[in-house]
Amino acid sequence: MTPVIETIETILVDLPTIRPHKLSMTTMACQTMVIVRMRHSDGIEGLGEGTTIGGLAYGPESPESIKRNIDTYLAPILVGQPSGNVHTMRARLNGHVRGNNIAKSALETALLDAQGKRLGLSLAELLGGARQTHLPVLWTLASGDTRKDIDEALSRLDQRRHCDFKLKIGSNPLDQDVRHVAAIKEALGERASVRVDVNQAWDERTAVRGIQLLQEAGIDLIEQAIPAREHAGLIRLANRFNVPMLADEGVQDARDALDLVCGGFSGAFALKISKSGGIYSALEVAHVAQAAGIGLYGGTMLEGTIGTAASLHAWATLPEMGWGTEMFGPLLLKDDIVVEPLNYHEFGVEMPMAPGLGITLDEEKLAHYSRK
Ligand code: MUC
Ligand code: MG
Repeated sequence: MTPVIETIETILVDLPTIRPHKLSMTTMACQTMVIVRMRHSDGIEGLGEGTTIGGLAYGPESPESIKRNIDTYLAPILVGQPSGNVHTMRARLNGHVRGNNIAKSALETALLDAQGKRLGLSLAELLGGARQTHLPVLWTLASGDTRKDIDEALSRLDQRRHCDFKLKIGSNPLDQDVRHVAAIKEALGERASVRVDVNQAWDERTAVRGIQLLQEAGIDLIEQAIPAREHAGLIRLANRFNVPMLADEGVQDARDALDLVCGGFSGAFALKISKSGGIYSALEVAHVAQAAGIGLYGGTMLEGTIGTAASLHAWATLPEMGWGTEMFGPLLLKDDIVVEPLNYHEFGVEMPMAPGLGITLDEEKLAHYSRK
């Protein structure tokens, strides 16, 4: 008999960060993730994670809305349905629910995890196979203090943990941000690639001034300098400067990717399973990028280990990503809710190999960090 989806449980988990993480729109001291436990009639449990940044500061879904919307609207669409056909379940969700991409991504991950466990295949194998299992991982410097950021970068270089660094800017006056970035680049020199993420904080005029100065300071990549919807502006910036632009919030799905490509964008796309609504939609963005000669970058919504593992399985199926990945979410958290944490070494991370995501929950830790 075909197994069916029996229950879908959502759990809010609050994990403190190792230090304040300062972005243009919020400063995080804690990360909240929505963990999905999807139980099937053959006894298999699929895990998923829906995570965003700073409550509602980053985007239209909050952890609480993700949980409530899954419980009230999305789970009832799936419960009782056959377990094994992920595409049919995605179509059901997309047919009944607009938006809510992070919630959809968490459910899709849980379906894929269950299917992988059922068939004895890792998620990457389920997607056709991994082309690489050790992926490069960047670190984000966002303590808000230049000296602390330099020390943090130097120690991570010495540990061979990370050699690419992304600086979060946009919350301070432009000249202050540029001084901060230039000081870090100067301290790290050729030992590291230094990039910035403005998280939409500038208007186009400010961006033109800022990018000129950052280019002169030797910065390698400029992420989402202007608001997400300003595709035409991002294309103008890409054509104006030698330093490449990375589209993040502005490239949510394949439609955005196509608009940017057709408009003449060059540079790179940040892929994120959360913003796209799951692995398959994120891979669609990657495929548009590949067809257009646009670079690939494996992005994070600062997920914990479950969401990070899901992304790793997806990125592993792609050819080497030109700009690497930022799958460091678990390293920003003081603790974990899984039995075996991800293995970070040699400037990267190993994709877990066991069936499904390859992740087992630590029930005690999960209970400890679950919101009461
Ligand atoms: C983003 O916009 O890229 C990724 C790393 C980080 O610190 O924040 C995120 C989100
Ligand atoms: Mg970004």
